[in-house]
Amino acid sequence: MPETKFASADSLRAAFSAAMSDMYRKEVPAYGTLIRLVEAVNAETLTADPELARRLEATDSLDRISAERHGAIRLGTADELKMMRRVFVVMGMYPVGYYDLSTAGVPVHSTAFRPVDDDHLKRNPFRVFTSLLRLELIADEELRAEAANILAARDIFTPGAHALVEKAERDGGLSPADGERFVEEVLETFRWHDKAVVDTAMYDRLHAAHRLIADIVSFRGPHINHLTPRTLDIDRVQDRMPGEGIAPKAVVEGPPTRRCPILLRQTSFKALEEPVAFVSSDGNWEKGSHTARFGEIEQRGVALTPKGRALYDALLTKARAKVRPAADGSNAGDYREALTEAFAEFPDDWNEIRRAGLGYFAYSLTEKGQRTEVKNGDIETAIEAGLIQFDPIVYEDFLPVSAAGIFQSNLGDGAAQEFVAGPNQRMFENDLGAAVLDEFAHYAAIEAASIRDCMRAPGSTMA
Ligand code: OOG
Ligand code: NI
Repeated sequence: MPETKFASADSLRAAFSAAMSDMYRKEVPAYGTLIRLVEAVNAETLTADPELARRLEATDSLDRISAERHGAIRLGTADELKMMRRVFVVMGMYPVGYYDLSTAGVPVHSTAFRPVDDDHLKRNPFRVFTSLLRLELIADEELRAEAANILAARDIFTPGAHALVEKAERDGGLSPADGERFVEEVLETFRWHDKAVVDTAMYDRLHAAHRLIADIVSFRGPHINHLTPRTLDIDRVQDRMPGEGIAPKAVVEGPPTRRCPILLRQTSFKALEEPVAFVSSDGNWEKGSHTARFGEIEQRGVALTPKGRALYDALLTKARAKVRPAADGSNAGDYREALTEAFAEFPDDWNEIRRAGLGYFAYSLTEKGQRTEVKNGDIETAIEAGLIQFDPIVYEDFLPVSAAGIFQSNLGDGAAQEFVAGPNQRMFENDLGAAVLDEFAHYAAIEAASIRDCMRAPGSTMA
């Protein structure tokens, strides 16, 4: 079959993310409220800042500005993770980055499946933060074995999803009709199940080991636990959530509000307690509840170099040593202040950030640069002469401390625990069946390619 007959991976990803959004809005009405708030704030921000509107029009599609940027799931076994990777590949999503959450008291490690290249991100940016349970971190050996047995008994993918992934791999793609079926079948894996596969006693034991373990092991599949649209003003959405009847988490994760945004800022409304039914020996279902699902928002800034990231990490640590944000929000103002104070050390000017080697930038010839024959200059001279311009490269990945904050505030207060295990990327990649892409190397390559393009431009003799 000629390749043109296949649905593109980008179109499958776009259809998948739209289907997920629909499903989640129906399943979690509060999420629909959040989306409407985000749309309103984005519209207000654009009206108030026509320059921003113009810039976004040039680089993004304004009509999709509030569309989901990411979602998250938590998997139970290596086999699930391996199969999930194959599913995502069909939609042009590849594992980028390794995040160890165990040091932050969450017994998982994670990657993000995402489109890698800029043009694919532009066509549809949807990514899925995907965590794998680290059963070896359950101290109780008996419980660990029981949990492993429960997980071994389930297949989180439909037979149709298996068949279509195999077909896509065999043929090198899916026809548009198969693509449609593929999205429908795969959606099933992300659906909420209000009937658990365990009884109350088992749920309680899993829950006592860690709430997250109960969430992962007790159900038929890894329900999508949140979706995350992009906001143009995260502080304003955070402030306005209570007025819409949704309870925000205590603080916005990540860097403070700045003129030059760096990395990623995120916040969410707190996970909802939802009715579920547990298996019961008399054949009836036993009523109970489970808390897992929430809605999140994100605002992204420039990708930082290892040097910039080290500075970010140090300043964040400094702020958090001073004020540790309490889950009930009682010291949220103090935390914001400590954060702002600590980050005064991080330059807040694009050129300073660039010259200090803290962030990644894409270089291009200005109009003048395209007209002028650039001779004997270096990049800095050409920038000063107005021949070359630079734009921040947007950070498309995640932050472990922020992710831990998102996990924690949605696991209920006081759920923090210590685990004596460090990162184990080797084991994760083994379970995944592939290596994850190194995010720093990726951003560095984008920057280097942009510099090469400038130097190769006609008339340029820059070095
Ligand atoms: C994932 C939490 C991490 C983010 O945006 O950092 C995350 C989860 O709760 O499963 O989604
Ligand atoms: Ni998230």
